[in-house]
Amino acid sequence: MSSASPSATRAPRPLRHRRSVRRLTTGQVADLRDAVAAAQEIDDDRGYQRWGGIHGLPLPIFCTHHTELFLPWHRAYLYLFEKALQERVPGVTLPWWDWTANHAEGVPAAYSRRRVSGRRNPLFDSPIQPGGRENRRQARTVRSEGGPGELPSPDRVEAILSNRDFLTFQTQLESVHDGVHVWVGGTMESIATAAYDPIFWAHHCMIDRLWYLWQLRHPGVGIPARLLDRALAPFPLTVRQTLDVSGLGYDYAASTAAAEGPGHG
Ligand SMILES: [Cu+2]
Repeated sequence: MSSASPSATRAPRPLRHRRSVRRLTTGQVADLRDAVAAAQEIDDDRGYQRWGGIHGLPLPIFCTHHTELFLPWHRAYLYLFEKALQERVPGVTLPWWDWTANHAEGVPAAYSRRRVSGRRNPLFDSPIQPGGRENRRQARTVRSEGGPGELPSPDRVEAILSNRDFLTFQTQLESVHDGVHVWVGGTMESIATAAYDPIFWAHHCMIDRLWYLWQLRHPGVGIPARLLDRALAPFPLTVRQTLDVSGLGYDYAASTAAAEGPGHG
């Protein structure tokens, strides 16, 4: 034993939990802010501008919306962005925004305060690189939130989760997802620019979590076999490689895996 190298005896890497943004500790929010701020400060391929740009502008636009690869493509996208954040702050994970709960709050407080502790809040907005703008004046992300009654209800999400057919589930979930993009408004309303807004990642983390919950609820069914070996460009992953989140090293916090009711955030 004593001669074994530490790596040879180390237990398998524990799963990193993604959590509800409303349940993050002060320290976890600070870590997330540090990681996003650090990514926003890097200009090269590891930086926030590159990740925001993969989804939309600058061209080519890679994201897959209203196709059969919507959920797998965005799972790969979040996974690799989260890894990039972890290079800045080890152990940090993407939180999800449960937009079925706390409707009166709107965009969660962690993302909606312009400044925190006397500094710019990197979760409130982000610069948009010149090539990522739809018009010249769009130097930073903006929002234009809808009314609290217009966010999806828990009943609507529950009905979607009860679908046994993957493609039907995916189509209905994407429709709710579209509605939240429009609800946030501003930069989030356009596929070309949406991923520059820091709330994009928390919104898509919720979508990814709902797919995970659907997978748990319908263990015998899955994605059509003809899609399993499709590549998810520009990421080095196939559809098959996105199916098991624990294989990707993350999980959704068990205590909050069930849909949160109002007042539990
Ligand atoms: Cu989206």
